[in-house]
Formats: sequence, structure tokens, C-alpha cells
Amino acid sequence: MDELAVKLFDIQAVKFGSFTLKSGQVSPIYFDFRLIVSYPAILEKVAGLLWKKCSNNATVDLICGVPYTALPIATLISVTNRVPMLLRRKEAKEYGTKKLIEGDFRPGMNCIIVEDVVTTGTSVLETAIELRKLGIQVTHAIVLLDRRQGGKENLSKHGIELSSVFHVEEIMASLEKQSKVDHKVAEEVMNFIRGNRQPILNRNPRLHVSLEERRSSCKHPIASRLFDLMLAKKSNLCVAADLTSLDDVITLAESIGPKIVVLKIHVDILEDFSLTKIMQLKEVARAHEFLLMEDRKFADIANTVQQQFHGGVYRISEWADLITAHPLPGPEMITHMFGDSSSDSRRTCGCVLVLEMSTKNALTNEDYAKEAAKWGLIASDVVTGFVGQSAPQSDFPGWVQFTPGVNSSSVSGDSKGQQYCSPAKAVLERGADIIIVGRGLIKSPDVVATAETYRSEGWAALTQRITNP
Ligand code: S5P
Repeated sequence: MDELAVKLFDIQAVKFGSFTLKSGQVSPIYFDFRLIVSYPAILEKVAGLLWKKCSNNATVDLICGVPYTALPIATLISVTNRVPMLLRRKEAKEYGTKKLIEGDFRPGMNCIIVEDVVTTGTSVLETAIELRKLGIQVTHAIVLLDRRQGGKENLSKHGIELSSVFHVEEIMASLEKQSKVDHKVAEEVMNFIRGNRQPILNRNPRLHVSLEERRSSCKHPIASRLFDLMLAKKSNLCVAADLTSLDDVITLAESIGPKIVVLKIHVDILEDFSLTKIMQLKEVARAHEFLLMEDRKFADIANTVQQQFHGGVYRISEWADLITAHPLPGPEMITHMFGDSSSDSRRTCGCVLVLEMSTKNALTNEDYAKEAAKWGLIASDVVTGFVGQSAPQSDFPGWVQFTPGVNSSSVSGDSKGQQYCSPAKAVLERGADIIIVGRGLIKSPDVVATAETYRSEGWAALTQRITNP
């Protein structure tokens, strides 16, 4: 390792001085591993060390380098070890297939990402997102140098274990030992690195991608439709119409319809439910262009849920565009409740998984949400998004995050465990794409004016998040 550190220094792939980084910070050390391609013996050594890290740690069906520096390294690993490679483009080409990932693979294969330097982990994450969109599993990334500035923790939050050949500390120790740098420089570098350990990133790429781009990642027609409606109506407002009369819900929907993209109901609290009336509500939804969500929160064995969804008095699958479900029973429930692949409801109704709840002392902790988000991706032909209170639960851009517990008034909750935050906080700090507003709107004396206030606040926050990441 000492020898490689010295070689990297000798070819000036590690430099000392004063360097302005992309972030604007002035750093006393700079790594330029692009130079490695000019030194085949070093390239070979680097590829060998990286391969050792990855073959120790994971099943490797495929490898993929983060463009561009890691591409030749990944190629060498691929050829030497006979492990197939995928090629990631930086931009989709304008002509032809528009694919971002080139190569041969099957969904479910495990791909290791190869990178030269990791600082915050964003580039690795972006590559992982592209691979995961295609159903490829990404659980490990290997890197020559981890700058230890939050990357490992950030990637771990997204289910990716990062293994590194070097840390900056090790490079500095080797160079000092070999008298390539004096103690003062080594100290200065270490102080800089320690002082710039960025807080663990909450920079989930999903949060900063344009809605148009996210729409193109959608796997479900209802999610695509939702993005279309958001863009057309400049709204990310879902109103929770928690009224006990369907007639009143219809009246509310007629008045606030132009401001909202989703109307959410709880069908089992309606005292005057009939299929005829729910079809009237569906007509209003069609006329004013919003989606109808039944917040049933299914959570039973598949056989029961299937009957609750399609049968009984409510026949939910005949009219709901979106339904909510708890992931608790596991992915089988979701896949079976929609019926086999020929079932219409697979395309006409999208499932929204409740990964986290807004209530005090909810049991939906981070591990639960993370695990559920993972298998939600497996059922991604029917899952269109999730209900959640924090952004990192899924970085898949084609999924929509619905965040309830939104209320602009100064109340922090109700007296029954509900907790509230403002529209801006929900969008900017918690990752909401859609804000769900219930009593904050339906109890207001002027629902139309209130809907407009929530619409404009929610939309302004979403625009700000996308344009000023
Ligand atoms: O965690 C959750 C999930 C949901 S879907 N917390 C919630 O409050 N909800 C729903 O959002 C809840 O069932 C209700 O319909 C709405 C919140 O209503 P509010 O009146 O408290 O804004």
C-alpha cells in the first residue's frame, strides 16, 4: 500500500498546494486519478486491489464504472476477472435507444459500482439509481479513495456498502513515512479533511430532479399521470377529504378541484356511500383532472386484501386511481391483491406504500421504512410511490412521496397523536412531492382560498427544491 501511495504521488495523481474545489473550498491536497491511464502498471495494481475488495464482499454478476475516471479501471477488472461490465453514459444520447446503461443483463443481477474517489457519494448514487431503474441490484461499491466526508454513511442509507482501498489518512501516513511530505503538510491536510467532514448528506437525487425527468422514469401509468397533472396544474396538493358524507365530499371536490392533483378519501367513514355516488365523484375527478385516492391502508394476507380491494360493498378497484397499503405483510400482498398480469387494475390503480406514519411513537422506524422501500421496488409495476415523513426512504425518481400531517397553522398536532408541519417544511426538509392536507383545509371557512394558499406554498417549495438543490 505504501508503494502505491508513493507511485500515485510520483505521477502527480496526489498533489499538495492550494486547490479550489468544485464546492468552492480551498484544499491543500488534490487527487487526480485520471492520470492513472498513462501508467499501465499502476492501473493494473489499482484494478487488482479494487477487485480484491469486491470479490471479498459480494456476489458479483456485473460491474459498472462511474464515468469517466473509473471506466478504464472497471474495464481492466472486467477483462482480467472475466466479469461482465455495464457501461454507464453520462447523458442519454439524443438519437437511437436513449439508453443510459449499455450492456447485457437480467433484472435481479447484482452489480458492483467502481469509482476512483468518493467524497459525498453522490456520483455512485446517481449510477446506482440508473441501474436500479432497470431492476439491477446494487448493494456494494468499491472505491480507490474514500475522502471520508459522509460518502460511506450516505451510501449506506441507500443500501450500498462502500469498500475503499485507501483513506486520506493512510495515503498521508505512507507519504510521510517515505519522506515524500513533511509532517507540517501532513498535519495541514489532516486538519482540512477533519474540518470538512460534511454532515451526512440528505441529498437524495430524487429530490432535485425535474418533474419532467422523473415522469420519464415512471413505471406505472398512474404515476406518469400524476406528474403530468402536477406540471399542468402547478400543484402538488392532495386534500384529505375526511368528511362523513359523500355528498359533502362531492361538493368540496367541485369547488377545490382545479387546485388539487389528488383527492384522498376514507371510504369506510362515509355514511351515505353508494356506487352511484362514488361514480359521481369520479366524474368530478375527470372533469377537474385530479386523481382519486382511497386511503384504505390495506394490511392483511393477500387472499383477504384481494377481496377487500375488489369486492364487498365498496368495490374499490372499480373507482380508485390510487390506494394506500401497509408494507407489513410483505410484497406478496401487493402483487396478489391486484390479480394476475392481465388484470386491468394493475394499470388503472397505483399502490402507495405507507413507509412512515406521521403520528407520535409510530413503529415505522428507519429500518422498517428502508426494508419496505426495498421490496416496494420489487413490486414496482404496481407501486407508484409511498407515504413518508423523510426523504431518504427511496431515491427512485419515478416514485412519488406523499407526506401527510401538513398544516399551515401554528398547531403542532391534534390531541390524538397527529403531528403537523408546514408545507415548506414537508417539501424542503422531509422530501414531500405531494403534501396531504386534511383538517387544515376542510375545516377552514373558505376552502377555495385555503386550497389556493396550500397549492401556492406547496408548489413554490417544490420548485425551490428542484431549482436550488
Ligand atoms: O402517517 C399518516 C398517513 C396518512 S395517509 N398520517 C396521516 O395523517 N395520514 C392521513 O392523512 C390520515 O388518515 C388523514 O386522512 C390525513 C391527515 O389529516 P389531517 O386532518 O391530520 O391533516
